Amino acid sequence: MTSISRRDFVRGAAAVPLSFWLLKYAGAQEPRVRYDARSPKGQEMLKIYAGAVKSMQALAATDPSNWTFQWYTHFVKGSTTKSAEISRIFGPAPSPHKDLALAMWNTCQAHSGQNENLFLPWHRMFVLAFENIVRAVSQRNDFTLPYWNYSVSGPTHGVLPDQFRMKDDPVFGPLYVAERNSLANAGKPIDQGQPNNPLGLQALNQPQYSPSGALQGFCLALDSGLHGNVHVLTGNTQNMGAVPWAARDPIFWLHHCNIDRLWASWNANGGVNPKAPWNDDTFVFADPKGNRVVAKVSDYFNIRALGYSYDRLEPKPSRSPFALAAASASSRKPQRTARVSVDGGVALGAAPVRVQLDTAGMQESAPPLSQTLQLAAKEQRAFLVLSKLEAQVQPEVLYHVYLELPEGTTPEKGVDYYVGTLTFFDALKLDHGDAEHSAHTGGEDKFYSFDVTDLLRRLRVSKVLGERPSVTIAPVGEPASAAKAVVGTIELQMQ
Ligand SMILES: [Cu+2]
Repeated sequence: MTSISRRDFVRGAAAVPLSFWLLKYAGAQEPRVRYDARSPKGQEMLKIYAGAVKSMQALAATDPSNWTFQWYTHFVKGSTTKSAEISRIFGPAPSPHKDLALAMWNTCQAHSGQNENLFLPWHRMFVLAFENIVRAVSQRNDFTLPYWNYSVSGPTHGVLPDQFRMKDDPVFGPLYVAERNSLANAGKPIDQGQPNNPLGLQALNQPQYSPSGALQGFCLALDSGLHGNVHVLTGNTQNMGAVPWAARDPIFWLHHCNIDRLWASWNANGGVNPKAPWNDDTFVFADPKGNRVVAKVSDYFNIRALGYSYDRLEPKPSRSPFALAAASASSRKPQRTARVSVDGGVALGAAPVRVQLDTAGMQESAPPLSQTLQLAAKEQRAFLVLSKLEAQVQPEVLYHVYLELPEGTTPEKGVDYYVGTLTFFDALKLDHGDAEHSAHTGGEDKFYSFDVTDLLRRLRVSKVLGERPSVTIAPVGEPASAAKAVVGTIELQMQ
């Protein structure tokens, strides 16, 4: 292993058991390949996986390899709390595995206000530690976790792999979960009936990792876009659709394996992981023997060094105007140009909501919108930025955002006015149970940002762009009535 100096190794050895280093690095010559779940190798792996899920569910609840112990590492189920579950499972006496549960549970990043940059590395650590456990439980050292490629075009686009829908099957039954949306468990594309393409790979266009002004950056764009869309479209709020239940479903791990593959793809296409203080953040996981493993973020930036690879990475998307312009925009500061002024934010319900962007109350000298757009420097891009999303419960639907959608146009017909897609997957406030686990802060608030430069240009040419353009937010399907979803701010920014 070349990237770890002996000194690091010795220093790390105090906290990290040797067995984990060997598991992690011994295979570094020949990376273990993770396969598409639909490939012949992937299907072989699913057989091993199904057996391991069953075995893990049958382990003692105090065992770190137990299914629920692993699920709770992401987040404890929403019907109770971490401390209640720890007392129920471990009782009052101290034990090493109780300490592990205290250190591990509710540590998912960054679904509830922590540093958003940690979303990708934390889930990579989580999936890798889990994969090691499956290998040990199944006694199949050749096991690798397959990935679910929902974005692929063709007949399997958005379709849950068959093995996850075979309720009474003697082999694959353990992969079935009832609490999914009906399309998922019926073997239909989870995005059926959705306008636009909520399973697209647009995030790969982001030139940099972290947010910069109105640009989301790769990590946030992938998290709040494709990643959240798949959660909401796959499961209900007792399952993939809500953070505290999500890792209960065996498909969770294949979803995050794919998200990990997209990160590896972005890196392979030239995307650079930043050097930042959060590179030194550490998180606790368990090895297959139930030993404590301390994982440091910067050790998880390179999959080759971690000893694995994928059978296929995604190529760089064709050079979109966004990708080209965004690279230069990232060095500029955003200019707020217009906004929606609604006290308390824009409340969403079962019907589409239409509001207007206005320059009123912006800077004293702010020119009318049409002038701003005309005067904008050639290389500037316009972004519709939506932030401060909140909901009481996850609405269980996606919301699509439009500019100047003509009154009476159904959103399905609104493709010419389409801006982007929102979810409220992590808009709920979660209590991680103690200060330490809420402590990985340092990020900014999450936000959505969509490049609307070309859309505005088209609307202007076809003379439908008003001085106070309308923004329409429309749910696809019936949102949960208790959701009370709110978009706190909507702004048009030039950058
Ligand atoms: Cu997730």
